[in-house]
Amino acid sequence: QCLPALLGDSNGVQVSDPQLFDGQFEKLVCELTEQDMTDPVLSDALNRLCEILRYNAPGGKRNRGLSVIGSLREFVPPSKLPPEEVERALVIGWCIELLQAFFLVADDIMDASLTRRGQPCWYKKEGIGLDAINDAFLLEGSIYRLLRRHCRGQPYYVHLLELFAETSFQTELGQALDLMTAPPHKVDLDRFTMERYKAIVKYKTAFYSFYLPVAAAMYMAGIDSEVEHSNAKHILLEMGEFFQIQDDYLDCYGDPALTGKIGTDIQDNKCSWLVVTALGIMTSGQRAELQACYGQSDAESVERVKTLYDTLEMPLRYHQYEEESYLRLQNLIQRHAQNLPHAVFLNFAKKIYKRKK
Ligand code: GPP
Ligand code: MG
Ligand code: MG
Ligand code: MG
Repeated sequence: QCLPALLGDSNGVQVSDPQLFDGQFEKLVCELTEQDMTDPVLSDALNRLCEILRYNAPGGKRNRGLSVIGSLREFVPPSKLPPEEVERALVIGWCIELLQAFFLVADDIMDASLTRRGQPCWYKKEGIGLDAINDAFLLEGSIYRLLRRHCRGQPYYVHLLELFAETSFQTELGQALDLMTAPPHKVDLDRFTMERYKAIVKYKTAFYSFYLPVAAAMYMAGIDSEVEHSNAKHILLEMGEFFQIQDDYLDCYGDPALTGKIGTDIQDNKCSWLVVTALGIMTSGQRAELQACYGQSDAESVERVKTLYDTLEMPLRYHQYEEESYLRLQNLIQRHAQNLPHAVFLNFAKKIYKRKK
């Protein structure tokens, strides 16, 4: 059954947004690899694109992708939301998941990670290796082909293009800061300040994970005023900062069976929330110990860092921080959401607080 028929709900069966979203994926793969490009000399490359898309785009929590339609439903009443517009919101959601897939394929190479979403990182697969760099570019290029095909005629098309381009650039700047603050084998604990940390996570995570999906829905709903975007951004960047702090906590304390990934932050000399926070409370003896074992790839050094974190009660401190952050966010929503529906932010918050994956 095609999507418009499902959306039309002709036989009274309620189809949820996540079901519609998942159901749309294969159709988009098909558009990208068969319908758009028909030159027979490209068939090998297009088969590879198909494989790249299927391995790297699904399988996540899809919080980002689903929050486009989720937010749009808060901005626009059902009577003003025709099935075609719902379908476009789902496509834009997939574009965000593709952006994420593009970043993750590249990030896993840069971070020398081993697993992602419970399977080997794409570059770790037999026969892939650094060709994965080009595969990441293909994932990025796919975004703009889908936007063009589905949204070209819409009044918000240019807004979306600028939003995706600007957000990508911000994320790449954030990734640059992340990498520069973590040079391999040059452990300089003075680099790890809270100020630097906040700059890294705002740019590498918060814009694309939180502002992007809500901003896309706002443009679809015709909300394009500077003030309203700035209000939404204020709240969403704060949520994004918290989300990356969780990611850093889970890198060390998460269960790989749930997160689907094995942590590498200690080995990679990363400016993680754990190291920044621990540095603020440790003795000079503990600092010397950290200096000796941070950023080393051997299992014993990693274990010594973890023991130090345990001694400093980092899990307890993290959970205290999580509570505080939740309250601060509720407050921020009351003060900054103004005439934007609070549910847009509350729905997002519900999905991320206390998460284990
Ligand atoms: C998360 O960092 C940030 C990204 C995945 C953005 C990458 C940006 C690029 C331009 C490539 P992380 O390394 O902590 O994520 P994870 O823990 O999932 O590897
Ligand atoms: Mg990284
Ligand atoms: Mg990483
Ligand atoms: Mg991480």
